[in-house]
Amino acid sequence: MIPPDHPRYRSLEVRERMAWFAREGVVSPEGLAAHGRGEAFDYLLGERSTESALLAARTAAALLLSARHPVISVNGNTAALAGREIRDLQKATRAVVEVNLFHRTPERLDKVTRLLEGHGVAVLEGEEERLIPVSHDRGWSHRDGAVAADVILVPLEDGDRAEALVTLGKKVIAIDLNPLSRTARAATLTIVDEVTRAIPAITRAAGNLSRGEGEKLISQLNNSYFLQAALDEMAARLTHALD
Ligand code: PTJ
Repeated sequence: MIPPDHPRYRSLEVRERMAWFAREGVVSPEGLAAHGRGEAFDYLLGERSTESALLAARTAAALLLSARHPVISVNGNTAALAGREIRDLQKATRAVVEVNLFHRTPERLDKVTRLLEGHGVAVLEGEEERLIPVSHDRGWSHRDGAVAADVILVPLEDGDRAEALVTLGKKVIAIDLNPLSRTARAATLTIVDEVTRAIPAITRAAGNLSRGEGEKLISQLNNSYFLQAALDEMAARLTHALD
């Protein structure tokens, strides 16, 4: 039990929740390591959404709203951290939600799906095939899932599938706290922010974006700018950490 007056309460409470979801089999053991890596980068960002991340989230809203077939791809970590947030984003964008796991077992697919449904998310179910050209289990997709998307949101994605999705001609929106990851660099647009802050930021933007502003954001999209801005934020915090 974490005392609420602990200075690191929020971070420790989330960590405890992730450990619980790992024991329940929703989060993979590897997912806990991935979470720790994310925590470290979030520390460097100051555990807040930067201006550039908010602009990236606004651009993500524009891409999702302009899509013919938007898809949100959800893994174990994302479901454990942000089930309700995914429900709200699905409502705001009418996106298809598909569960896609790196450490894929029928049991985990079922657990992650039920968890999301418990939060009110409509999850794509039915037959899947190996439709995405990667050599691991992230290659599975429903015919109406990732393979059919023109715009796809991939929180905490691995680099191989991000690259494959871009090669298939999809606009790939990554949420990744590590601006140096292969995913962050391969994506069409990367939101360098923590997933529980980034998803509500996209939902809020989707609620107040005009068509004109959306078109302008999409035409100006430059992922290198967003990655460099995040690196600059981190570098500045490191430089002045002991001031
Ligand atoms: O549930 P599964 O089986 O699909 O597995 C999910 C994980 C996350 C284990 C799997 O996709 C994986 O191994 O991912 P990677 O390649 O470790 O990439 C995860 C990226 O997400 C890393 O760059 C982390 O820094 C970043 N990350 C971790 N936690 C967060 C995060 N980004 C945003 N918000 C977070 N909370």
